Amino acid sequence: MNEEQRSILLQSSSRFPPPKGTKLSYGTAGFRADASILQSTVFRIGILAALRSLKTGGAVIGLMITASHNKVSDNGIKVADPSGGMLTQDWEPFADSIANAADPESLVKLITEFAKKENIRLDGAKAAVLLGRDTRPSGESLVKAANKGICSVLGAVAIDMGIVTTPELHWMVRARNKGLKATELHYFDQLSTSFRWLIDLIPEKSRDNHPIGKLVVDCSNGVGGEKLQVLKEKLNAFLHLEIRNSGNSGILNDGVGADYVQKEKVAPQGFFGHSDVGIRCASLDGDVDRFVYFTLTSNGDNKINLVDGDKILSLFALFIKQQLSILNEDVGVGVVQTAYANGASTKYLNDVGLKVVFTPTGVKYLHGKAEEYDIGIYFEANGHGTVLFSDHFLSWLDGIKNEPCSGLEKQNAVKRLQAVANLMNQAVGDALSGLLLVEAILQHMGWSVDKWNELYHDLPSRQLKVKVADRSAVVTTNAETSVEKPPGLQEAITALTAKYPQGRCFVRPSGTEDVVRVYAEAKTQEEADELADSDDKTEQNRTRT
Ligand code: G16
Repeated sequence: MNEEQRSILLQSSSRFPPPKGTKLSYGTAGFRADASILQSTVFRIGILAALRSLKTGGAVIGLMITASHNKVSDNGIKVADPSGGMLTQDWEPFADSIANAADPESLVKLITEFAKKENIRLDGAKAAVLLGRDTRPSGESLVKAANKGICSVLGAVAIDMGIVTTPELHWMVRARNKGLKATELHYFDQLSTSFRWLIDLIPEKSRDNHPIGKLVVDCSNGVGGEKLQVLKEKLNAFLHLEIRNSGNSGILNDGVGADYVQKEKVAPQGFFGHSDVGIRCASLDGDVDRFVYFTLTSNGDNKINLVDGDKILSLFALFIKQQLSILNEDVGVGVVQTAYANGASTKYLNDVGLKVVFTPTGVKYLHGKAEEYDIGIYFEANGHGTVLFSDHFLSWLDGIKNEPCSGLEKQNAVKRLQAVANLMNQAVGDALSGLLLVEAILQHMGWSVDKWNELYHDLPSRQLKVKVADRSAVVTTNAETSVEKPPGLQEAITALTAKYPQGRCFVRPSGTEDVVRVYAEAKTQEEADELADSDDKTEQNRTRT
């Protein structure tokens, strides 16, 4: 590192001292904490992003300022690699170490050593980082901090995309690095055009039968409200959308949003028993990378029939399988789930002949696994996921599309698969593209949301958050289904679970909130609740939140 670079880094980092007495760690999807202590972390990750760009020959990197489903006073940072996917896991330890460097001198020392190890020359070569943020009030000043970090690396530039959804930013990074047009306008064009292809390809017989009526979407009082409005205007003739909790009033993620609806299994604020009963509803999360569907039950309260990520995955898998069976070709389809997947969903997927594999929680794990297949479909039960198509498979599809002997039915199946590949975000889970695919498939199948929900019946389950003294004391293995530390905890869970027919239970430290998560499944709801809430699952003091 030359003197000029060293002195810029020393000077700029002295303006962003790290918070005292707090150790930050790169979690499930980057750093998250109370926004008031994040200035220095975001500044430093700005430097990391510029280094990552240099390391990848000047490719564009993405930095998204968001804490997604967390409360509005939190914020965080997600990093997109040149492919549009999450930051390579090899760099997470470096992110951890620079986030916690005590002073400018130690920070610059860490950067110098890392640059040397990674063979990154800090000599003013071009580097570029796209910046985005959600609607949190703290976002603007954190973007400035990130900008300062990026610009502290000689030759690096920051391009501020303003308020965007997380998947939009990941999509832009991927598109730019492929040399494609990558503005917000292009993003919405791609989504709406491919949705319309799918609608145009609906067979005549389903057209008379398609589920009519509106889709009401809870936008979590976040960035989704403004962005879904764009799609609503573009797709007015094909989709009747009603937008609620758009963020004009109401607090982000407070009694609203996909995380709340999926975990609590209740309707979000703004959805009322009698008037909304039976209507097809969906809920987006705070940065629009997750979504779930639901209908209100007829009880006149806020109870819902939840259609979660597992069922979204099943619907997508079924549709894709249907198209592949028309093509009558052996295509490698893989389905990726986590331990949170309801046991009934995995059984259903196995029963329809799909290969299911498991990874730990976090799109960074699921995405990587799904990339191993011709078509990889991944979803977490919380509604985070997408469908990936390999380049090899897409070229094959392109090749057979115009084969004269293939017949109309085959040609249409090819076109549908191509439209799905175009619609579904290939960089990361995207609630907007996912929502459009659900709507297109329901219309194609002529299914109501209830019919979709009947694909299989979920085993009763319960999720809890438990506050413990130190969540890092819980260490898991086997895709988070088993506890390694503290000693004795797994034995206690196993003994408890054995008391419940069809019981299944695991605990894991959250990587986005300061809690340990507990998941339990059993034959009845009462038993699942009891198993999740039994006292001796953690040895530390706990409070249910
Ligand atoms: C992030 C990750 C998801 C993960 C979720 C919860 O979502 O991208 O893959 O399921 O956190 O993680 P944890 O249980 O470790 O807190 P988001 O939408 O919050 O960015």
